[in-house]
Amino acid sequence: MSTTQSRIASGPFQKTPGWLDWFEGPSRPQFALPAGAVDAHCHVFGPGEDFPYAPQRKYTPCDASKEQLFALRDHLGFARNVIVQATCHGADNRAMIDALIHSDERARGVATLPSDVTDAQLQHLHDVGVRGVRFNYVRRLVDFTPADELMKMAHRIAPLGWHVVIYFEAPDLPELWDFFTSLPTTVVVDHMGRPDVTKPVDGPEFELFVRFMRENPNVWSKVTCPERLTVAGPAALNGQRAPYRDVVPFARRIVEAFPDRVLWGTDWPHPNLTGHMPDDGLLVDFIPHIAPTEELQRKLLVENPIRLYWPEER
Ligand code: 0GY
Repeated sequence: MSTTQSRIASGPFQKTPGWLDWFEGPSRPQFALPAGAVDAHCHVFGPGEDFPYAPQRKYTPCDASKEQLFALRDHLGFARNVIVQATCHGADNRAMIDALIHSDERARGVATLPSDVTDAQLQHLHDVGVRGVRFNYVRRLVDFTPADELMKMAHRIAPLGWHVVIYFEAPDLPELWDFFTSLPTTVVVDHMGRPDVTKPVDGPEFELFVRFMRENPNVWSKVTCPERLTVAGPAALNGQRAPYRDVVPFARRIVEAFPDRVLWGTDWPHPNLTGHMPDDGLLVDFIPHIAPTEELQRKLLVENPIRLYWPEER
């Protein structure tokens, strides 16, 4: 993939100390993605010179441009991207919008919105390809927005056919349950609600997440981010490319129980990782372990994301 641009934060920005750069020169996956596969969770960062990072951000990333994202897409064998607004850009969606506009219609977006967004701005976001709004409940990433403001926002985006993406950590689900279950749209959970994978897959914590999906047919999950959830790490098993094996039972359970409501994405360029930075080729090789049949793979990687982000093609 192209590495012609710097990975260092540009403009007046200094990368947060300890923050790892994204992996240059990822391997080619052994798993061949089905035609039309969508990387349904990835980000662009800056470049800071052109799209300054938000003053209220909790971290400063290294730059990760749209050109670098599209080069990774082609290298791994994806056809399209869903670009999710990252917290380091706050509610300034310009870098994400710029990527959508230059994607040749091969990317759709999820925005973060200020409460005073106008109807005309919402329509503009829709016209450039935004199809969702992200509500973030991860304390280390954002200061919380009051629930009534978010609920108002959800009701404003519903008529556009958008969905709400929610990001939270497993211990917070009981407290957030009532709010989440009263949202009027499709609701997409980032990274399976971040389970603690050292706990049993059929233990009370993950059972609650499964129940959340079972009882609420409008709830979808991204079975993403094994590199964030793992304790075992990316190590191979018996010499095979079988990465992040401690996360496999959790993701596979969700894929098999809710095959029509799951999405997968790389999470490139992997914000806030300090332990290890994944090889994106190896991440793709995680997929057949959580979606073992061709039918599950096609739903996860093609049919479901098309239904949510390019519904006009169905
Ligand atoms: C992710 C995860 C993280 C960060 C963000 O918007 C963000 O800053 O999403 C994280 O630090 O867990 O989905 O990329």
